Order: sequence, then structure tokens, then C-alpha cells
Amino acid sequence: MATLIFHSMAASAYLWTAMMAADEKGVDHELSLLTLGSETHLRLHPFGKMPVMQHGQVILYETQAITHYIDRAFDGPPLQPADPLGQAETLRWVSLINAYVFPVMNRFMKERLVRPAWGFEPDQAFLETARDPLRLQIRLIGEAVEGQGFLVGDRLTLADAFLLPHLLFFGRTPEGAALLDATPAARRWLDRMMARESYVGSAMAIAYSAFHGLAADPEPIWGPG
Ligand SMILES: N[C@@H](CCC(=O)N[C@@H](CS)C(=O)NCC(=O)O)C(=O)O
Repeated sequence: MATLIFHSMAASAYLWTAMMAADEKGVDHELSLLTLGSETHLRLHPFGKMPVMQHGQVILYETQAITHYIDRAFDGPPLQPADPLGQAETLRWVSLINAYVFPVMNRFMKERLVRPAWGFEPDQAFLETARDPLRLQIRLIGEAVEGQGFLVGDRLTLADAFLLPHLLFFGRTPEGAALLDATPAARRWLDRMMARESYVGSAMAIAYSAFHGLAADPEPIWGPG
């Protein structure tokens, strides 16, 4: 049995963040598949979300808590700066990714790529109103990574692991690709993250490759400017 067990469905962005944190620390892990909303799922996570982490007797849900635990419980490179400001900045990024980035980028990608592939009309009003927050988010991400290459400081932190799945899949939409092309520092960050050992061959990378089968309408709804 692996050191860590992640209880989750396989295609979960937050699972991929937790797995990346474990891989960056060099901690082996395995996936125990959950059925969404099942009795087992709700026993592990009363809010019916995923992933849930198990380490021996320790069972944790909420990805921020899970990744913090992985960082502190195991040897390996630290995934949070030691100084108070660096730590606060990491927490700020994780918080804003959870509160603002995930709800817009993830939904935009689903409306733009997944719903049409399933034969449903996307929510055009949402796609339009997402434009300004997405532009703002990519601008702030670009500014943050421009100097030292990562969201906080000059090495990967939990903040980068939280952002990666959302920016990765958003970048598959024509609007996401255009915003990344217009923000070279963000594009370079994405390329660097995708070159890491913790990404190559990961469940996230496999899901991303499979996503290339989804053909979005290539005509952008709005541009980067
Ligand atoms: N606050 C949770 C959010 C996790 C989350 O939203 N996970 C998604 C998968 S990426 C999920 O559980 N979706 C199922 C649902 O919302 O019904 C965390 O940080 O772990």
C-alpha cells in the first residue's frame, strides 16, 4: 500500500494539486476511486467534495489542509517559504485561486469545451461576463511570475500547484490560449510547470492529453485586449 491514499474521482483538479504536492515531496501515493455522493464519499467528506487524503490513521479533506499536511509531515523540498511574508503570500495565492480563479476558469473551460462536446449549449451570458475577471487574473498571474518564475519567490510553492490545473485547462480554450499568448510570462510559467517531473506522466498530464480530443469552436468569443 502506498504511503498516501487519495480518495477521489480521477478527473479532479484538486486531486491533481494534492498529487503534485506529494510528487514534489517525493511521497508515494495511490488513488482509491470514489463514487460522487455515495455513502462512503459522504462519510469521508461531509460536503461531498474531493479529494480526501488518508495517511495511516490520519484522514483529511480540503486541499489546502491536505497539501499543508503533506508539506509539513514529510521530508523533501519545502513547498512554502519559511519567512512570514513569503508564507502569507503563498496563502494569499491559494486563497484567491480557490475563491476567484477556480470558479471562473474551471467553469469557463467546462462551458466552452465540455458542454458543447456533450451536445449542450454553453451559457453565453457567463462566457461574456467571465471576460473581465479572466483578463484580470491572467494579468496578475503574469505580473507575479515575471520576476522570479513562480507565483511566490524563486521556487515552486503550493500556490503553483493550486494554479496549474486551472490555467492548464483554461489554456485549451481559444480565449485562454489568446490570453496566454498575450502574457508571455504566464505562458512561460505554464511551460515550466509542464516540464516538471511531478507533471510529466501524472494523472493531470494524462487527462490533459485526452482533452485534446475535445474540439472547441475555434472562433474566439472575445480577445485578450
Ligand atoms: N474546497 C474543496 C474543493 C474541492 C472541489 O471542489 N473538488 C471538486 C473536484 S475538482 C469536487 O469535489 N466536485 C464535485 C462536486 O462539486 O460535486 C477543496 O479545497 O478540496
